[in-house]
Amino acid sequence: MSQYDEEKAVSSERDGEKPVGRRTWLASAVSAMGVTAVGLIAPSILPAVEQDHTDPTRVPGRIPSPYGTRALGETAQRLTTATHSLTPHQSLHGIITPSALHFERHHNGVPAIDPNRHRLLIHGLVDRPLSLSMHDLTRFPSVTRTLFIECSGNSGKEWKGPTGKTVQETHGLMSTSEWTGVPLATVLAEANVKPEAAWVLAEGSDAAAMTRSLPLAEVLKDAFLCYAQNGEALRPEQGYPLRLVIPGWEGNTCIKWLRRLKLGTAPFMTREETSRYTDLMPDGTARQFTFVMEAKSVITSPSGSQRIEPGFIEIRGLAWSGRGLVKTVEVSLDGGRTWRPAHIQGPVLPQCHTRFRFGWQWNGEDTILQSRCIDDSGYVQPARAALVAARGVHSSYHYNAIQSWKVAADGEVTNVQI
Ligand SMILES: Nc1nc2c(c(=O)[nH]1)N[C@H]1C(S)=C(S)[C@@H](COP(=O)(O)O)O[C@H]1N2
Ligand SMILES: [Mo]
Repeated sequence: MSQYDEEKAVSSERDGEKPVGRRTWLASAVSAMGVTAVGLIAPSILPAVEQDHTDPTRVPGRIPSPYGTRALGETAQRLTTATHSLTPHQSLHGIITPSALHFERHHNGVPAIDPNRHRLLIHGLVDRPLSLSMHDLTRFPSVTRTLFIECSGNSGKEWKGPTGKTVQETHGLMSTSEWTGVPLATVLAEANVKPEAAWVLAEGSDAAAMTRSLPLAEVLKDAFLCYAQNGEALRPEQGYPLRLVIPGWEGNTCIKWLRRLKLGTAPFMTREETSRYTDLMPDGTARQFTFVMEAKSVITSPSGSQRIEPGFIEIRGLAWSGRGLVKTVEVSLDGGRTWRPAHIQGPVLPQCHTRFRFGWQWNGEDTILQSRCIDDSGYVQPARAALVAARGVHSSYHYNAIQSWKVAADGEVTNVQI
């Protein structure tokens, strides 16, 4: 039985009857009204498929449901491992990632947290330590922003060569949601932070107890304690009931299942900022506290493992910058020799995915497709050679080189590095 057949079996079971054909319905309606069928289509000219279950006009539709599901047959899904899952950007439209397809990165699984018992402790260099319930937090004046979250390990395997087969594999560790919460500055003002405090430690209540130190002046600008995603409570995978969101910063700093903020004078030097989340440079030194996700873009369609046909192709993709706004996106069809501006779809929001489009007539010849993002700070997304010249190839994080997709004469699209 296909999914469709199963659904129909369920719906006719529910109705306890064979579906009512249009002919039966018309006949009974006409006789009930006691009128002749003037103006109605004569039954004799209706199609003679009395029991056609594939014709949705011949069977009553499904009744409303308390919580929706997507259409049967829609199959876009995250690609999962034990530690992360990847967003299928090749299948998505616009800029919002459906919550059910938001990428996940968990260092020790998704905890089950009772929101009624959850507390956020604020302590250290404060005059008034606080233990706040979710009720307390949702009473503060709120803020809503549409923002990307990108794991700094997004595209990380590409340091070693063209590894991901699809855009889901190369760029799936990023997603965009509309997030709602309370500004960190508002909550910290309640605790009355001492003047000597310069860093804040954020800790999650998962089995990894993920912990990061954040420079206070920076996060006071626009970080917020987030409890809602795309109009409803956060998904468990995204940190329910409370997570930190820091616009434009590496995903790791957006501590999920947030339970503790400690104010101090210096970074706390946790594992996640000493051994992990540092960038090994060619001279053997390691960059530390590289928070901002630099400008980047990728063509999501056509992309790796897709096959195209000659004729009109709308090149579609996403661009973003942790520094601010996407100013320009350019597309190259000749391996980066020449660049032409893509059409940018509004709204263009700071630290948010921005959708771009570029109309293209493919003549069936080998082509390299690339996009590059220029942000409003003037930063230009680097070619791979330039990125590697500056950073070497021993980093795991912050890979933001231009992505190249090769279209072969047979229409097959593959990941290449040029
Ligand atoms: N408590 C906690 N917070 C966490 C993590 C975690 O494992 N535990 N993973 C971090 C990492 S590495 C990333 S990239 C983002 C991922 O957010 P998402 O799963 O909502 O996409 O959450 C961050 N916050
Ligand atoms: Mo991450």
